[in-house]
Amino acid sequence: MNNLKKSDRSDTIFALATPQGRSGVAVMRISGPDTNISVQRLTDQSLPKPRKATLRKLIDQKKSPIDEALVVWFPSPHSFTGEDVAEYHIHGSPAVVEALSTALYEQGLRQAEPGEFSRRAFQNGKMDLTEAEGLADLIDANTQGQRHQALRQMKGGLRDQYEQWRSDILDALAFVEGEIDFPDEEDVPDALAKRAGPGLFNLSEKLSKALAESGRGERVRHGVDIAIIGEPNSGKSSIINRLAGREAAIVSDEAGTTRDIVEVHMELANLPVRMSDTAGLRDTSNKVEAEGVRRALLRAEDADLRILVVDTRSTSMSLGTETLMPGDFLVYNKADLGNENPSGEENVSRETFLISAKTGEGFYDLVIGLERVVRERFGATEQAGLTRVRHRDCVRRAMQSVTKAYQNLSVAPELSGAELRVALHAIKELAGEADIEAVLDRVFSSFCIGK
Ligand SMILES: Nc1nc2c(ncn2[C@@H]2O[C@H](COP(=O)(O)OP(=O)(O)OP(=O)(O)O)[C@@H](O)[C@H]2O)c(=O)[nH]1
Ligand SMILES: [Mg+2]
Repeated sequence: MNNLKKSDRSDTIFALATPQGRSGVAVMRISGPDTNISVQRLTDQSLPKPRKATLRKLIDQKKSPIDEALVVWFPSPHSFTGEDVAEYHIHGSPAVVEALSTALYEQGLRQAEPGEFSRRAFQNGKMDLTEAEGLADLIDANTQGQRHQALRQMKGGLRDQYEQWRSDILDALAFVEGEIDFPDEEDVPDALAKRAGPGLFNLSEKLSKALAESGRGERVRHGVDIAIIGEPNSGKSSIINRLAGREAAIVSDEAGTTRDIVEVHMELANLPVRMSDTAGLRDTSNKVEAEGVRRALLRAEDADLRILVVDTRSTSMSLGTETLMPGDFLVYNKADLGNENPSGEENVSRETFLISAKTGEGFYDLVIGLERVVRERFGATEQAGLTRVRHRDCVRRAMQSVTKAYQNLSVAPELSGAELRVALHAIKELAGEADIEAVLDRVFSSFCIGK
């Protein structure tokens, strides 16, 4: 759909930069070589002063008025796309927007594809691919944590990192290729390993650290997945309802009430969280319920954190205990019904809580505990990290090649050199410098129109 060829960049595009619908003000943005003529024709005047908001009447081809608008003219290269750009701040009614769009069509401009403005900015060197992705994430940010992370990436946080990696690779390459071209003596490989080895070793450590922490960045972007599991009637649905502050799931004293997964979206420690209430775990001959149990276990397996709910009065080991991982939560519910000291599963690696979904007892601690875990395990770090599968893929390939280059230093320096070039290419892909039209299409087509 979004197959922009390079030649398409010669035309002039327009799109609404604000959402569709009625609003006080709407902003129409245009970019491209005909922007200049378009502005002069629409305003029937010479161009306003660059970057100064100027009130102008807008008219169509037949000179009938469209609206009064603030016009801002950004001559190339000092604009978002690097091309000539203009913005019309018009009254935000669908009729005004339509009249202006029609006038722009009649001038021979065309509607921008999703992400086309950003793609032009990228192609004109206004930002690298990771900064463009940061911009897209900033527009999509729902929580403050997402905003911080996106802003950091948009400001070049990730670029700073990969520039350092690139310079480390280039340093090593200089050694390796220097030695291959001008072999001194017999002990070339040893000398090489001595000189380039430590740098490459450090670099591979840095890359693997970035990969290890990439989960955080992706969690901030997509949210943290928490699954509530446990036997029927333990109170899972009552708990999710209290956490959500609404009746999201049906509660009843009939065992096996919840069958489908009920998802509640919330925010914990500035991160988006998807909390899932699931079917009670038990052996059952009911086909529908059995399917619910299957889905519950799948969801638990995929989740970042599991909350196992156990009726505080129960004396046997709860089903679902085997799905718990270190650091998961064990929650004894129905504290109001007595048994203040549940015997349960003695396991130090699980956080244990005693609550009552009926009275609300213990919920404060539970929420604080959840927030702490989300922040510590999944929250953003101060460093800009890898936030997408695409980033991780490039860095993983770079790391593999750097590691191979390191291993080959003293055995086969030519191979080291070749591997370092592969690593360099992976970094170029990360930056969006390699010729990767397909990747660009994918990244930019996920932008909204007008960006
Ligand atoms: N006294 C008391 N009753 C509770 C508490 N939490 C839940 N209940 C009751 O226990 C019964 C089951 O609650 P649910 O929230 O539907 O339990 P569930 O784990 O979702 O059950 P399934 O969906 O069948 O797996 C209902 O009658 C609730 O009112 C609690 O803390 N104290
Ligand atoms: Mg339920």
